[in-house]
Order: sequence, then C-alpha cells, then structure tokens
Amino acid sequence: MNPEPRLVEVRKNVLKQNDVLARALRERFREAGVLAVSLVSSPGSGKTAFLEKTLTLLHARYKVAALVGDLATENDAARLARSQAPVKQILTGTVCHLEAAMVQNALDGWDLNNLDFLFIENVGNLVCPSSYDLGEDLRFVLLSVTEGEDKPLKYPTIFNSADTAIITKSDLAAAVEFDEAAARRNIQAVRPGMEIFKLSAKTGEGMPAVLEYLEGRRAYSRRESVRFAT
Ligand SMILES: Nc1nc2c(ncn2[C@@H]2O[C@H](COP(=O)(O)OP(=O)(O)O)[C@@H](O)[C@H]2O)c(=O)[nH]1
Ligand SMILES: [Mg+2]
Repeated sequence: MNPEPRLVEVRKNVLKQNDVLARALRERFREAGVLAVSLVSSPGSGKTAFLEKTLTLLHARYKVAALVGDLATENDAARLARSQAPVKQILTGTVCHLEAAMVQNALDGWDLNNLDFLFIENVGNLVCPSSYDLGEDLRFVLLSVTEGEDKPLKYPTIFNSADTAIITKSDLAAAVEFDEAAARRNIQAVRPGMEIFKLSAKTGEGMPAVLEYLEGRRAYSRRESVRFAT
C-alpha cells in the first residue's frame, strides 16, 4: 500500500491536535457553566451585526463576552465593544479560520466562571472554518438573503458542520426577491432536520426567538452538566 502523501499526513496531525485542544476547551466551558456559541458565514452575512444586537439584548440579564476572528483590523471588536461586553479580537494574519489554540490563547486571563455566554465570531469564509472544532456547544451558520438561496448546496460542508442556521437581513428579502422556501429546502437538503431562524439585526425582527433558543440551550446544558457531575 502507498504511504499517505506528506501533506495529507501533516494536515491530519494538525486537525488531531486541534481536536485535543477543542475537547479541553469544551470541558472548561462545561465546568464553568458557560454556553459557547460560534458563528460562521461568508464575509458580510451579518455576523457582527447579529452579535452586536445579541450582546446588547443579553447584557441586561446575563454575563456575556465575545471573541472575534478576522485576518486583519480590530474593527469588529470595536463595534462589539459598544455593547459594553468584554470583547477580544483574534487576528489570524493569513489564516482563513479560527483554531482551538487561538481561542485558548484569547481566553488567557478571562475567568470563565464569570460568564454565561461566550460568542465566537469566526473568520468570514464558507470553506476553511468547517474543519476546525473550537470546543463550542453550538455553531450557527448564517446565510443572508442577499447572497443567494443556493449557497447551502454549493458549500454543504459548512452547513453540515453547524448545528443551527440563521437567515439574516430579512428586512432586505423583498428587495432582492429572496426565495425563502428554496433557501429552506436547500438547507434541509444538506442538513435534514436543521433548525432555521430568520431575523434582521437592523429591525430586530426575529431576534426574540433566537434569544429564547439561546437561553433554552444554556439552561439545558447547565442541567446536563449537573447531571453529569453527580
Ligand atoms: N439591511 C441590513 N443590513 C445588515 C443586517 N445585518 C448586517 N447588515 C449590513 O451588512 C454589512 C455586513 O455586516 P457585518 O455584520 O459586518 O457582517 P460580517 O462580515 O458577517 O460580520 C454591514 O454593512 C451591515 O450593516 C441586517 O439585518 N439588515
Ligand atoms: Mg464581522
């Protein structure tokens, strides 16, 4: 049998190392009772806008924080910091995704016991982030009404690696003749049974349902960790 090409072997080792770190992060989040939620999408789908709204709305009742990944600039961290929540920018340079080690480093000095929700905005990309587990409890994939209903079919892996889909910029749906039924059908085709939310970070339409979902998920994972620990 031919040995594996060296590139494949190195890539497998990187992913394996990432999985080990991600598992340790997941354990830390569970012990601290924090729900870690990551966001993936193409650039410009509205991850930061959704987070700005979410952090602001949750801030009154919960301790929330965010990490935000980009190749360059601290722009998104500056936008999110307006919500008053602790925010840290992760600059990846030339790397098109976040890795568990970057999340671990960014959390250095943060007391997770002091948090209820940790949001992680991944680098805008529909390919690279799908292979990297960040230890998150929940991964949202965003699809904006302006980018075309066929994206789930073109980029199935990112939809498959996510838990929940969010259709964003619903306020622009009519202007771009967004075919919601087709988008839902395409999401279901690559990830049958996937829960889908639709919202506008601009008008706030659809936000209460997502917040309720997040609160429910946090309550559920806290109950599970208590059950697990006893
Ligand atoms: N009309 C409208 N524009 C939005 C909405 N969400 C984001 N945008 C705009 O879309 C652009 C990209 O949003 P951003 O949050 O930076 O996307 P990201 O790259 O995924 O973080 C910005 O100009 C936002 O103002 C929305 O719900 N409605
Ligand atoms: Mg952003």
